[in-house]
Amino acid sequence: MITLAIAGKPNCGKSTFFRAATLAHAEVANYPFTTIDANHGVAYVRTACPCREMEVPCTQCRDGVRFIPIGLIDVAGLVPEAHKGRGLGNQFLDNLRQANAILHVVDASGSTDAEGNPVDIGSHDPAEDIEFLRYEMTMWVYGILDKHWPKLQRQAQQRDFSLLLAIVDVFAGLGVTLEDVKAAEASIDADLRMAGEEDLIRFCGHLVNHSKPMEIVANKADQAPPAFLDSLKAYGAIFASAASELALRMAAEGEFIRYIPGDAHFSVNPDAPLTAAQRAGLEKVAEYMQQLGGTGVQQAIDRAAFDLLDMIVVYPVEDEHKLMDGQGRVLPDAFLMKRGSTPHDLAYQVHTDIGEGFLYAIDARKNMRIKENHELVHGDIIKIVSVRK
Ligand SMILES: Nc1nc2c(ncn2[C@@H]2O[C@H](COP(=O)(O)OP(=O)(O)O)[C@@H](O)[C@H]2O)c(=O)[nH]1
Ligand SMILES: [Mg+2]
Repeated sequence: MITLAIAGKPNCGKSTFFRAATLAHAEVANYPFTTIDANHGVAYVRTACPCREMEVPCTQCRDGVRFIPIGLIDVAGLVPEAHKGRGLGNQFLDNLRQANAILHVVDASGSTDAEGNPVDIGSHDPAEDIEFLRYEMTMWVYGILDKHWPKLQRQAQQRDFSLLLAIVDVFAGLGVTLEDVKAAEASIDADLRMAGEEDLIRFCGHLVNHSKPMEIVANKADQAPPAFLDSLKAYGAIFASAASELALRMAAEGEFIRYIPGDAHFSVNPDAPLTAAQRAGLEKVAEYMQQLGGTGVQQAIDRAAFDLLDMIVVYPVEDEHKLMDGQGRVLPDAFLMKRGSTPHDLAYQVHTDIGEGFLYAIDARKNMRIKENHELVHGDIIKIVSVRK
């Protein structure tokens, strides 16, 4: 399962985003509401279920909208100089180990200063907060590399010793791969063996970029000055209102409204016993959503999975005609897989035994046999034929 970490300075809305994204009522997803602990939960990526176009009776989605679970971590608030152990710096950095990508939440309303203390709306430029997280992560990684550097260099002078592999080893716990290290080395345009402090810091910056891709979430967009939103947009930020999403999911849970996370609209149930204040609150949310096409929370998660991490969704089935599993469930599973994955990879994801006994696969849409090295595409429905069950 992929995991996203929600990071940022205090009071930008991380916990609100986390609560909203992990609040999935039974109607929305066929998974029990799962909290692993206070800061680890299950959120969902939204995609169009293929049942509609395939015209099969599916019970795994709602109105053709399919949700696939991912892990979400609400990371402790980070303050400048965290890499020196300020604030909850080390706890923060430890949380990042487990994440495939980072949602960097910034307060687009400018109502928190650089340290996360509340200030008047519009008085702190959120663009200033974007670089700091990257910097803290870079310096943290550098701190670790620097500690190991003399030993690594000594070892690198021996023959047949790969400095790059040794670096992978140092950061194994962070999920850094040899590919990440190679890409980072290529980016600095300097021989790592001869690198000085400045080069090493640059190297660490690239290492962070490659191993922990980051998306900027411009939160509190509901009360953000337009100028701030404009400048955040230049950083590719996605606008969001976590507070609005939380209100909608709670209202939907109470059956006051009809809303599927990620929808651009919601509708109020005619007989919902809402107070005038609640109605007014929902109207404000509706206005904001109309401007931005939704609250942005689901969109931020989807973008992280599909764009940042380049995943696709694939549906394994046992019966390629009825699109069912052995128990007669239609389109029972939806797997997030890295783009470029093959039927053989899918077989392994279903079960190690199935992967080991893999013979061939059938593309259920085309009713065609496909090879084990065929590249799967988003929305594929695949039957695996394996000597093992
Ligand atoms: N207007 C507005 N306020 C928000 C939004 N998200 C969070 N807040 C408020 O910002 C404050 C800090 O939120 P919290 O989630 O605890 O921030 P954290 O410290 O980053 O976890 C709370 O008062 C929230 O209600 C939002 O999208 N819009
Ligand atoms: Mg919090």
